[in-house]
Amino acid sequence: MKKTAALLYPRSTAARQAVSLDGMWKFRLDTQGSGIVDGWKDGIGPADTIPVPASFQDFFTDKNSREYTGDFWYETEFFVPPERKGKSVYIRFGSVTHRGTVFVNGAEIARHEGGFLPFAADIAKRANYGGSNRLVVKGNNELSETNLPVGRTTSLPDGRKAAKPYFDFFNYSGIQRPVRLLALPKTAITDLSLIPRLNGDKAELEYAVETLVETGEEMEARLSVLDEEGRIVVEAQGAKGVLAIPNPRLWKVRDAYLYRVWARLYRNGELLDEWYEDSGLRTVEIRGTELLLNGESVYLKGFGKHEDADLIGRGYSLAHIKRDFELMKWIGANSFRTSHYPYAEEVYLMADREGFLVIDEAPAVGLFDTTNNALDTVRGKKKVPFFDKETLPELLETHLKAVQDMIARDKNHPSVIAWSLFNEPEDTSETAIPYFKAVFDAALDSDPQKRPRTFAVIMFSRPDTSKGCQFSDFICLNRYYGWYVLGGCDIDIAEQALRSELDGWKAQHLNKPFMFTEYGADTDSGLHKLPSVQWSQEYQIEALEMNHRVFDAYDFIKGEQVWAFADFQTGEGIHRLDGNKKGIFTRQRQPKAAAFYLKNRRESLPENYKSRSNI
Ligand code: CKX
Repeated sequence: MKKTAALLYPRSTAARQAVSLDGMWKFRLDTQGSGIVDGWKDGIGPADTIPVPASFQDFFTDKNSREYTGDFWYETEFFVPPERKGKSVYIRFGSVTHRGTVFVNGAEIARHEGGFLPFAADIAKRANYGGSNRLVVKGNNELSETNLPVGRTTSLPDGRKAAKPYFDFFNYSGIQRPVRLLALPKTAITDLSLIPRLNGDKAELEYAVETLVETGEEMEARLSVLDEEGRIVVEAQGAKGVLAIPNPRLWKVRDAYLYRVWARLYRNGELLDEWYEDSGLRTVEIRGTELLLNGESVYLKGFGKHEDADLIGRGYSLAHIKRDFELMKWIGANSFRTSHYPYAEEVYLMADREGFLVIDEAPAVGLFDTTNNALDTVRGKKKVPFFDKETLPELLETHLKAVQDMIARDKNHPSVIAWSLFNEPEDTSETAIPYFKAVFDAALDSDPQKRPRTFAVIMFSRPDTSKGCQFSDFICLNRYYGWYVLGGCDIDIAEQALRSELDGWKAQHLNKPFMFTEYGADTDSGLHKLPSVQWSQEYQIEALEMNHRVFDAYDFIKGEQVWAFADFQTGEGIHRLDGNKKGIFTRQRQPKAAAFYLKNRRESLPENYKSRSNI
């Protein structure tokens, strides 16, 4: 996406104002698909009201609203103060899922594809200064094989559309993240890139400030780095440079230290723009089978998560963000993966503050033709390997953009230690290779810090069949031995099968760290059984114990992230009891019995578990 000052995280400073537009908005499902023809851009007519931000699905009491697929419309009014005239004025959306078109006072001013990243609409030419303005947003939640996440949209006999996700989470949608009105200077900072470097006990911060400057303007960029007490530790002039940080305090796992980095833009001594990032001094590197943070080996203990909660669906909720971090601290976790899409920006800010390690995942889930759409194969429809599809070039374009935009948004967070570029793709055909290469190259090119890249490998991709693993800097395995494979009373055989698969990976001599980014068992928080059966609380503990016994026996396994942090909503079906129940916590964020077992294990494993002394 083109860089604009409005895409930077919205912060009010001496030069910028960010005002929340969140609240109760008007809302209308476009069940007849007539919104455009009927001129809803000028006002959506008789409508419901609904909270923004939130997913719309779980407020209503009828199934048609919950399952609705197609266009949906939001409307609100906002005031633009007269003194904003002559400035850049934008409306910034944290996300509109999966796509949105924005109208201000009847004029279309922006379109955006992709439901998990921010975008901004320039309203300067359309705004009514000193008066009220009408903001209308047309959202759409249809799925396709050329958009992310992947799925398809079918037509029901009565003409309604139905979303068919190729992924295992509910197709929540709407204006799910905060909306803000921004007033920005015309001559503005459009980007700041930070690269920390360590050398012995010395630390450097390389920086680059990008600006939007009107032709012929003489500008000066300055940078100030402040410690947590607000004292200036170093200052610099110029748009680029490398700064030595005196007496550096490093950003460490669960022991974060954040420096505030102010970028400022001046003309003849007059301040035109200022903006800051809270940044940490840390390095991330893969060496052999080690993941090194600041040169020290680290073992990932954590979860795959979802943004998912009662009533608000995938809607932004600071309360849930706070509770989730408290639970992760309580249980002794140090990391999580943003399965299966980039999360709200505030999640990363909290991870930066709390010293959590984040594997940041692109919304590239569902690139598989036999799991969630398996019935088509059974019904005899022709099965084409996913990466042989004719639609691939278009999907690749969407995918590259999603990766580039995710990295542009998240590149300065010290908490982000790696990019996950796919979840569980069907990577066993030769045709996957050029696609993977393009996506992995794009991630490397986009990231000033050159973080490690990976993807989560589905259980059908094996040591001798995965074509994607050659591109990963470290290997992430999603494995369900003891659940989908050899579950219940076959768990002893499952253990042997898991060991034998790991022996297979060992024999490949990849010399890379491996992590388990998914393992676990669905568990009903009300079910106890002796001896255990699948779905019981006792069985969840047994399945975890079995996996851990195996992980402990292989020194190249350098991390374990249970699936999942909390129970979450999925579509209905015979495999799901009102959602996926593999949570260690319930959807209401209370512990299942396994949480106490896991806390014990996690607290007993040092952060550098399995570190090799020869590093
Ligand atoms: N992995 C067969 C992706 C997650 C799902 C998880 C599950 C799968 C398993 C792959 O999004 O929720 O079925 O629990």
